Amino acid sequence: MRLSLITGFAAALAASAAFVPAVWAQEVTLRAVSSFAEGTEFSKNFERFVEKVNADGKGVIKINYIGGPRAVPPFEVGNAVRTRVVDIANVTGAFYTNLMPEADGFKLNGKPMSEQRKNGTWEYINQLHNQKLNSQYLARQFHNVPFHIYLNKKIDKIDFSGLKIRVTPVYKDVVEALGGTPITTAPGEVYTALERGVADGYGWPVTGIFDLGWEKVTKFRVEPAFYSVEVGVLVNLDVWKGLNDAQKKVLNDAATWLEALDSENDALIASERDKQSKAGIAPIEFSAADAKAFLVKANDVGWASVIKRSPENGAKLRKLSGN
Ligand code: 173
Repeated sequence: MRLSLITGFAAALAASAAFVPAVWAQEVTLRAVSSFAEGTEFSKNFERFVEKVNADGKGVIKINYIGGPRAVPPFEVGNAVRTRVVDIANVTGAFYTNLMPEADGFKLNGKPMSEQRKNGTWEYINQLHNQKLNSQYLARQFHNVPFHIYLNKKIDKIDFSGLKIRVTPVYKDVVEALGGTPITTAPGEVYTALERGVADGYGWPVTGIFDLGWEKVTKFRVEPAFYSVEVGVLVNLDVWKGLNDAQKKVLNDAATWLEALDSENDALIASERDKQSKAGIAPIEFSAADAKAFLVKANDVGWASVIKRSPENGAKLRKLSGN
């Protein structure tokens, strides 16, 4: 079913010229997808980026936004960019760790992108994308948005023993380290897993749980927040190399603009936390010492897992992160 969907999608793309080299046409059109549902928290800034490119790039470059996971399943989006099934995508590294284990380490660097671009981090991550994902790492969003574990059962110490928790690679190691049973699912399956009691909780950023109605099936939010969201904009590398300077400039300028939208996140986080408490989602809080120990453990198990899978690159990413 999944496979036939992707195959059908690829065939549809091939049938209509997906990419016209710049030498043949004034305006190039890129086909875009998002690994998150259309209009939801982690797609919406990318959708603003698409609008900006289409406004600023008139006659030069255009993005045709196909949409979210109905077009390409979330865990397939990285590979779809690599193989040029799509030209450009909004996707978190957590969804393509099968192709790039180092991508699991992006969550461990919460420095502003202005700094990551200055100190060589972006360049290094871009090299990894060039090599392993045949793509250009155009932008990184949400560096200042952390994650939480949400639960439907109350705990009185930071211990997930006996709990089944929905994860992606972002949370898997920390959930295991604290005794929980991780269950990996795409975001689209979270609601049903909670409703049916297949999962007792889930990992997700502090923002966005209202988008898919999860407040109806969520009782608690474990404090403290940890890690940093990473959602990248990837452009297929052959497509990128085929663009002329004017076309690249429109994309790069829009990428800088997109990264700067992170300045909106602090206010957004405050209002989401407020909205969660009004919806009856109660924080579970621990002592300052326990909270600190949890953060140290989360950081340690996160890096250990990346470095185990990719010793050299993982160590380099850790050094660049300062964590
Ligand atoms: O929980 C997830 O699906 C996940 O890994 C993620 C990553 C970035 C933003 C939102 C969710």
